[in-house]
Order: sequence, then C-alpha cells, then structure tokens
Amino acid sequence: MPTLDQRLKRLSLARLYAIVDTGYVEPARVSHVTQQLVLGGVDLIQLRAKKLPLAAISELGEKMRAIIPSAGSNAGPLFILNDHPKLVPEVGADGIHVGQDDLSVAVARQQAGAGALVGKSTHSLEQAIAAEKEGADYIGVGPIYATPTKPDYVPVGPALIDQVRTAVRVPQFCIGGINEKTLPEIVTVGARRVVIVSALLQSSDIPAYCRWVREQLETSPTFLKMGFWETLFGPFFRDDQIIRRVREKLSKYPQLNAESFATTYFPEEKQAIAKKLWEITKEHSVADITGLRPEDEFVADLKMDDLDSLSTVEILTHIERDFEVDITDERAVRIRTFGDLVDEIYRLKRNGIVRDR
Ligand code: TZP
Ligand code: MG
Repeated sequence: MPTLDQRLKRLSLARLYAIVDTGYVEPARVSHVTQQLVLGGVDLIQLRAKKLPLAAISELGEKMRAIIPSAGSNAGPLFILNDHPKLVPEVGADGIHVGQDDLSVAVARQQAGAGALVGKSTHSLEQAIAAEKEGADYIGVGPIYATPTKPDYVPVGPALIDQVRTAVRVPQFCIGGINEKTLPEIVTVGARRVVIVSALLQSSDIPAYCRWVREQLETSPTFLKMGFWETLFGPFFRDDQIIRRVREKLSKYPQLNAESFATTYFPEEKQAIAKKLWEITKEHSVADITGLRPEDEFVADLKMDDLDSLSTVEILTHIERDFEVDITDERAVRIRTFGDLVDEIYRLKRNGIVRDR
C-alpha cells in the first residue's frame, strides 16, 4: 500500500480526475469503464454511488481496486471513494472525498485511516479557503458550469478559478460541466486540473477522450507561451502576473550579470550550474531577472501552485534541454529558492544523474 507521502506526491502531479458515477454507469459496467479510464491514464478515479447501499458500494469498490494499479511510485491512478470513509480501509482505497454537508475533514481522515487522502468539494472562494484550513489534501471547485450531474447547484462560473488559485495552495480541481466545449475556455483562465464526469463516461472512446483532455491542459496557449519561471514554478501562471510580481520583488536589487551572480553567491563547484541556470532563466523568462539573488523566495512572493511539491523529475524535465539527464531519482525535493535549485542540481550532478550536455 502506498504511504501518505507517495499518495501526496502522486496527487501533486495529477491533472485529470475521473468519477465513476453510478448515475451514469450501471454496476455491471463499472469494471469495464474503470479499465478504460486506467487505459486513458487518468490520475484519480473516484467511485460515486449516491443511491447504492453500503454493501453494494463496498463490492464495487473491491472490483475497482482489483483493476486500478497501485498509485505507489506514480504507477497507477489514486483511487478515491465518495462519502463513506469507513469503507476506505476495507476496500483499500487511497482516499475519501467529502462534500460541504458531510463529515469534517478531520473526522473523515480519522475514519479513513491516517494514510488516506481527504478531498473536499467547495462552491465558493470562502469555502475553498476554509477547506484548505480544515486540512483537505485537495479541493474540488465548482460546479463551474450548470450540470445535470449536480442539478441543484448554482454554477460558480469560470471567474472563480483564478481567485481560488491565488488564495489556495492545495491542488484544486475544477468540476462541473467540463467537456469539449468548455475545457478550452477554463484552460485559458488558468485551470490546470479538472474533474470530468458525464462527458468522459458518455464518450464513445474514453482513452482517446482522456488523451485529448490532457493535451488541452498541456498545450494551452498559456502553457506554450510560458517562460522559464512558469515552467519551473508552475505552468498556467500568467505572464502578466509573473512580470509584475517578479519586477516588484527584484526592483530592490542591484543589476547583476550571470558571471557576477554566480561568483558572488555560490562556491566554486556550484558556479557553473548557477551561471547556466541564470542564463536559461534570462533567455526563457518573460521577466526582468537582472537582480536575482539565490535567497529570493519565489514561493512566498509569487504563491505559485505546487512549488512545494515539485519533484526532481519535474524540475529536470524542464531543464533537460541544457543538461543531459538520467532520471532515476524520484526523491521529491522542496525547492523554495533559486539557491535550492542550484543545490539540487549540484547534488544530482555529483550523483551522476545529471551531466552537462
Ligand atoms: N460536484 C460539483 S459539480 C459535480 C460534482 C460532483 C458534477 C460534475 O459532473 P459533470 O458531469 O462533469 O458536469
Ligand atoms: Mg458527499
């Protein structure tokens, strides 16, 4: 069974969350649909069976568990149950999802077991902030658009996506009415994680639909335009926000060039790396970074999503055009500052994982 840390790491990399909702999928088709979602490479799968008795949910959960590969080592998707935390240990699920009218996050966690993830639905900025404070590992935000899957709820609209993104640090999944018409719109306003229920379940080719969604999330105009800081500190962070925040932060510092930056702030063995990173940054960033200092805490000032949980693999993926990388080390690292990044690459180079091109 994956540990809580492994589950959190898997969650931090997640983009597409699917729900097997028995309102759309009869129990007899649950196994087939689950297989299709696994084939499509979704990151989370939830079982949502509003009208079934507990015993039937447990039985379906066990069937799904047998199909869904373990999420340890980032292999399979996370498997989440809706509403019944006590079933989590017996089914072997990775977590539980609760709504605003359900058990608190703390009680759900206690019933589901200490290693389980707890997600919470939110329908406003206030609820999103409160859910994070309450300790939710991720939140759902929606319904963004009106949806027959949750007919009694007033849609919150796409404008909430950006507000939540700047206020909340835990992963946030946009939900409600997301389909081939609406996904491009929410991506342009900053959505980077989505839950899709009906559009995915009703698709005639579920794996192909999953691939299309992922492509939308990863090749949006925002994503393609992104500069180095965005690639490093979180895709979908908008250019104008980057420019403004980085300029604000850096305007205090004297001008530096790559050479003086590296030699001023780093010991000799790390200077080449620092210089290279500075140059990559300058070349690819939309921001003026001439005053960059190693101790600048971009996470605190820029509130970029996911920075805490950026893994070595993700970081190296972004710099692989400049370094030859053999990604065998999946140790999650905490990169808070430019100096941390230099240190981390130095460590990887010393261990032979990264070599200069
Ligand atoms: N919570 C907010 S909207 C929603 C839930 C469970 C349903 C989303 O379903 P669909 O079919 O993707 O609109
Ligand atoms: Mg519920």
